[in-house]
Amino acid sequence: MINKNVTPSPARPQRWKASGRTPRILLCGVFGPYGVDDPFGRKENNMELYHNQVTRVQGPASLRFHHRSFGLYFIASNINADVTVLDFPSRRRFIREIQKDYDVVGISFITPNYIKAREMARLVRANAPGSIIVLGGHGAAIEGVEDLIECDHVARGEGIRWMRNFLGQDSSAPIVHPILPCSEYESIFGVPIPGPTPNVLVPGLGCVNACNFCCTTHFFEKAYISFLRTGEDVFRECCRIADARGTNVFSVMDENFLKDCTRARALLAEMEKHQRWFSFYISSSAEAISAFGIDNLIRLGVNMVWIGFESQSADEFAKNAGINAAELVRELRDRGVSVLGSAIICMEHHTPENIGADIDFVVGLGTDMMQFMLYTGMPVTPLYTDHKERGLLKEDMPYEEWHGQNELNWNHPAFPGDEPKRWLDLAFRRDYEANSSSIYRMAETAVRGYKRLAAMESRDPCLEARMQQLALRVRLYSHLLPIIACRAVNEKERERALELDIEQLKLLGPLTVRDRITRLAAKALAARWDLRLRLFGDRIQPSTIVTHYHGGKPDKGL
Ligand code: B12
Ligand code: SF4
Repeated sequence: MINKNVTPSPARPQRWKASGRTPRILLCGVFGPYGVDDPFGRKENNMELYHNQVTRVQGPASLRFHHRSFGLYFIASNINADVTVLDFPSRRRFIREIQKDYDVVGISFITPNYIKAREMARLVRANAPGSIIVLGGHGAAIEGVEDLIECDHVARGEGIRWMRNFLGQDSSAPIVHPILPCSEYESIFGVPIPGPTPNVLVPGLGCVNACNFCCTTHFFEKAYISFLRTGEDVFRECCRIADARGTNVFSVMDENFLKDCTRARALLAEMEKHQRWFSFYISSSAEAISAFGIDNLIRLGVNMVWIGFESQSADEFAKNAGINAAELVRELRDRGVSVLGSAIICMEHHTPENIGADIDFVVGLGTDMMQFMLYTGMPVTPLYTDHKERGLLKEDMPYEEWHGQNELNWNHPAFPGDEPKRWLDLAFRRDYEANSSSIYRMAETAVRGYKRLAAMESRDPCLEARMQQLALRVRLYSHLLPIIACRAVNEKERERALELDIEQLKLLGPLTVRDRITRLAAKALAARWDLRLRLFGDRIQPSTIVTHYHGGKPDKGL
């Protein structure tokens, strides 16, 4: 039984209680550099979503985004304490910070960053022996972590409630949603995406679907922990956050946002009532999308949806049973909704003879993007327990390798040695060569969606607003089409990019002077990016971010 909170004894005293002062707390993500082979990490383990596991073989066309460690900001916003959030520190910066002798140091980590968390805890003991160490995040699910890493407490599952309980504060008080950008840095071909980056929205944690390999469902004990319960709650928070950050676009960190169909419908009703048209990047399972209704996705303003297709044998997972995946993708893209699909490589039933067909199946879905990940049971999942019980788990494989982009963490009889990695690389490459770069596909999806809405004889205010938003996306992406054509993976992509540019000009009219200047600037930036990649490689490290909170309020508006 690993999913319970642990307090190794004896824990350090809560010093602030004796003197009656406000506790001083440091909350940290693990230190960088990230995505390099060094004693603490591996080159495959980038601190990036797309370039890590989605567009990583797409060269200069790869999408480059950095995301903060959101859990830390959620905790800081919801406790009465003086909190410093230290995100993306260097090891040296971390040492400097812990020397301030905080009452509590909270370390957030995931399994592949185990060794960094262990080093950070060692440093705290050496530099601030009075500080209480709390471990949290998905790495806390590692079996026996309290004995492997020097610490006072291990917080498993939802952290706000845990921290409030620990501090003796009201654990049932309402949750305050922090105002945060979803990403710090967004660029494609070295060209930054103009305007503010989307806001992050976390309506809740976990998922009730309980797929055997999925840590998010099992870390939160197969329950959905709702931060924003109703559609009205979501709408109200969207208004507050959008007004503060100046953008109506949200990236939703919720594993299965449409699963709560009632809340999603109520959110749409609120938007229609107030004529305020937010747009969203979401994740949802195929069955939840079907239940919500594909046409409703465009009304809700979904720009992109992440769907776990996992494998050709759709019935392997209940969420995909009876779904025609290819039809679903086509219908979504026809409505201007980009699809990020995910697929699993080296499942139990895979053999070198049948895995190629599974890869061809997902490539054939023609999604805008495809994540391929090795079948990896992380601690807390039934898959992990199953592999362990059957003696298949590679128990001596260092956790730094447990990221699903290089080696399997279990012995698959059909894929010894580096075979899994070879299939993984092949899958990414096949998708790129068959379907072109993801940015090309996103541009195409936007055109398809715009054309469909523009062809309608009449549109209500909601669809009119969505059509205008699609027109902006079409024009924005179109500025990259000449760059895509120049750097195309093959002749097919080059031709497609040029044809799409002509098509969008026909749809939206000629470029303005401002458009022409934007295109020239984008070309110059792309040339600079090519040079940067050639001279310095493709690693980008996120900058350190320090934020202070007093009584749940950040020092400076975020
Ligand atoms: C955003 C994200 C990222 C960002 C990282 C942002 C960052 N700065 O760390 C990016 C895109 C870069 C990323 C990359 C990777 N990620 Co990631 N990522 C996520 C994602 C989608 C959302 C996390 C999030 O912000 N949730 C919202 C916040 C509010 O919830 P939370 O983080 O869970 O925090 C709560 C609790 O966990 C707890 N808590 C968290 N920290 C702490 C600390 C303390 C002290 C306490 C008390 C409590 C506490 O309290 C919080 C509030 O309740 C999750 C999936 C998911 N939906 O959870 C995967 C996930 C965390 N990632 C995962 C993995 C494996 C990776 C990668 C290895 C890529 C990959 N192969 O999948 C890389 C590794 C990058 C690296 N070098 O570290 C796994 C972790 C598995 C595990 N068991 O360890 C997850 C669960 C996805 C999955 N299902 O496999 N990721
Ligand atoms: S539907 Fe997605 S989020 Fe939910 S349990 Fe399955 S894989 Fe995890």
